Amino acid sequence: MSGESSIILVTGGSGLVGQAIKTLIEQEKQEGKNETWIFCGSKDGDLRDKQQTEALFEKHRPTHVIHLAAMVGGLFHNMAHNLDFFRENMAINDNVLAACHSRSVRKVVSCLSTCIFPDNTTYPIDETMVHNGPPHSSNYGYSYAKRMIDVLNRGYHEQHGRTFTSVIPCNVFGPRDNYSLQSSHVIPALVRRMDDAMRNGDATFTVLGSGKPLRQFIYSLDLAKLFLWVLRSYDSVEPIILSVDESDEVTISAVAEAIKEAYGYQGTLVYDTSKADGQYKKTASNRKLRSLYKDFTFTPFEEAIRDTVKWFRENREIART
Ligand code: NAP
Ligand code: GFB
Repeated sequence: MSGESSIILVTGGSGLVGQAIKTLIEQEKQEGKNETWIFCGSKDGDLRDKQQTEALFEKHRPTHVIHLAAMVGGLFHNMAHNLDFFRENMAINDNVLAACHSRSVRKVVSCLSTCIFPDNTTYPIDETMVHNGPPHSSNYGYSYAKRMIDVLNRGYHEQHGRTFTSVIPCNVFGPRDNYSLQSSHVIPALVRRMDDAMRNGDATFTVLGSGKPLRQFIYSLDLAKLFLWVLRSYDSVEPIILSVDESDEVTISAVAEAIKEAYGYQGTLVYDTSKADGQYKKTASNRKLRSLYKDFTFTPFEEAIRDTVKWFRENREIART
């Protein structure tokens, strides 16, 4: 970003990823940087509503936008609400990008997900494969809405020369996640439920599904660093995958064991195979990232899990449960 002053609006700034970026910005010495950062949640404006979106942009007049706001949830929430995920995210994305265009925002970085790629695919998945076939049936609503961000970015670039780009994170976890029983992703769900089990002295702990599916997980504070790098140094409209290495892929069982270890839980893990597994794998390549940001180091998974469990145990009363 050039030396002139910048106003960076982070939509979805009250969420897991937004709060990680906020933590990083507060740690960075802002001296000498002409940057004003604004982190918004739905209380600052419901971005499904065009007028409220316009009002938010009129109020803040951003020069740059990190667009995170979305209806977000884990496997089971997606399976039960595919229509809502599609309609809400389509509305949010069209309103935000239209406002960015009408206000000549210099750069927008939006957020896709590795779960939106075609389910029937070759591995590892890379950035060229976003539209190569239908997504997994469990989250087609969210997936198609997210893919339309890429379509909008190309359109705004071709017709209006806009620098609207997107990143494609793998599964994200960390402090200040969504720990609700209804809509959470696997790691916050297990973290919250194991805290319950510890408090109740439960002899067994149920992991949903078989535990066999494979996932790549990125710590939210690592993703935040990559978001700042994309904002300041990546200017292609083409999406870029922000994921740990393929070799860092873990089973859901390994995730549950790591959380058990972090809590020191002495009970037995049992698997409820009557519950869905979702996608078996969505192994993504971070080769493009590694070619552009050569020396990036990810926080080791077990360390990030320990930090996440520690945060939740110390902050449960303020966590989104
Ligand atoms: P999150 O914790 O659920 O936060 C979602 C954010 O969006 C919150 O700030 C929320 O505001 C805001 N929001 C939701 N609906 C809104 C609306 N109608 N108007 C205005 N704001 C609204 O989600 P997250 O995990 O940080 O996700 C951030 C981005 O990363 C999303 O685009 C998501 O698709 C993407 N992503 C997440 C993961 C993951 O594993 N978590 C993986 C890949 C990509 P309130 O707090 O006020 O509700
Ligand atoms: O994070 P998650 O809900 O979503 O992980 P996905 C689901 C996997 O974890 C399945 C197992 O294999 C579940 O059987 N699992 C075990 C649990 N226990 C639990 C639990 O208590 N809660 C949950 N939620 N899962 C999502 C997409 O896929 O990935 C979203 O549906 C989003 O759209 C997200 O993009 C990043 O990783 O399967």
